[in-house]
Amino acid sequence: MRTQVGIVGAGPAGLFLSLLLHRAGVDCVVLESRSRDYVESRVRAGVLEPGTVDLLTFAQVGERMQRDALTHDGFAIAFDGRTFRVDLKGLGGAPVTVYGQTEITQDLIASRLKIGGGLVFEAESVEPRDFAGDSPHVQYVKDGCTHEVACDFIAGCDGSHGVSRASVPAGAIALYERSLPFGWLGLLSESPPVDEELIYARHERGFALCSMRSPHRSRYYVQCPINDTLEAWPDARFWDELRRRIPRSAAERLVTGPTLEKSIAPLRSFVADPMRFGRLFLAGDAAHIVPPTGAKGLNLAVSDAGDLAVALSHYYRSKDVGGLEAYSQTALRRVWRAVRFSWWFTTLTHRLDEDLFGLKLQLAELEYIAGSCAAATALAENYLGRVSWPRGNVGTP
Ligand code: RFL
Ligand code: PHB
Repeated sequence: MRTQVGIVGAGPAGLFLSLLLHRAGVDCVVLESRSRDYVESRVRAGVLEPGTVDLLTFAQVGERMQRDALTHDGFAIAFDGRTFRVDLKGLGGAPVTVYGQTEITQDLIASRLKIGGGLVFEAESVEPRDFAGDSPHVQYVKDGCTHEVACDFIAGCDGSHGVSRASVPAGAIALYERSLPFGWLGLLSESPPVDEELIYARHERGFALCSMRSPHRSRYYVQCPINDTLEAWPDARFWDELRRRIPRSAAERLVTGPTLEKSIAPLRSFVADPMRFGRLFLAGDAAHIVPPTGAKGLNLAVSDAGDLAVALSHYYRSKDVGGLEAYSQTALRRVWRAVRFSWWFTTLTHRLDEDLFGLKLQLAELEYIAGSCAAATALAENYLGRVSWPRGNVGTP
């Protein structure tokens, strides 16, 4: 089989890239190692930046999102017995959209299947090959038969444990990484959310987050030691721990319900630089991971796919490789901005095993944000992914 772009991975990055390329008249095939059912039921992100909503709408996958998504003008931060609200709309000029990654993935798959492009689930032993030269191809096994997709370019959109980045010769891509010694235990519950907006709670027992997927479905997280197992967290312990960490008024309102999903996610920051080797381009979690606190991972994946689609379609229109040459540098600038914010927001709100001095600094910084319009604006614009540059500022990109 021959195509123009071979895409490895049918997560948000790979699927979204395939739709944008289709709109630009570029042919592509998506190879996914898991089943459609598995990919469509994975519970992950929930908060979309305005730019992500615009991109999804542009790609004509926004119909259900426009109808069912929740719009949040702000969120709350609780610490030390107090709660303050970050007014995203007032300070940053826009709301965020609360819509599950599960739903986005379903919408993207439905669009991809509707337009009829190649999308192969349960592709085993996927191997990107010969991308250092001019004739790359991707090999895979399906139903016991080996297939080969010859292409001009390969897009590695296969997440942090995928095969694409691992296929690049050792040392050709630098890896920058920092891990945290704790994770997030997440629980999706068939019960109404505890509040209309999200609550990020910093508590001496550890961080907690109250989020949601719909007026009837809540998503909660508590910080836990990285080596904890799900067996150690029966539902009753989870609800008990959550109640202790969130503001008392919220704890009193909390309604529990049947658990639909429960999982533990590690927290780490990781960046691959450059996001390209020869004719292989990396996008999304294959190139970078951020702790989920800043709600940036999915947004970065969608933006990478947008940038890569622009560069590839420009190449096919004009045979000019300028956009492809610039892809990594352009994306990494945006990525590092999100890495910085996610790290900062995580270390601001989580229990770190630091000395009392570190704890006091954390509280002082929260107090500063609660009382300073400038500090709260900085938080709002980073959360929204809309950093504004004063006109004429030296170094403006
Ligand atoms: P994905 O979603 O991991 O998709 C990669 C796909 O590649 C497939 N694959 C392979 N296919 C073929 N051959 C191979 N060898 C393959 N190896 C893997 C996989 O099966 C999969 O289908 O990466 P992508 O597309 O880059 O998307 C990234 C996002 O999924 C991720 O960044 C977000 O979920 C992160 N995230 C959040 N991001 C946000 O923007 N807002 C949030 O509110 C938010 N909350 C979260 C999160 C991530 C979390 N976890 C679980 C780490 C909350 C949590 C708890
Ligand atoms: C989620 O709803 O899954 C969620 C919301 C906000 C975050 C991270 C995850 O910062």
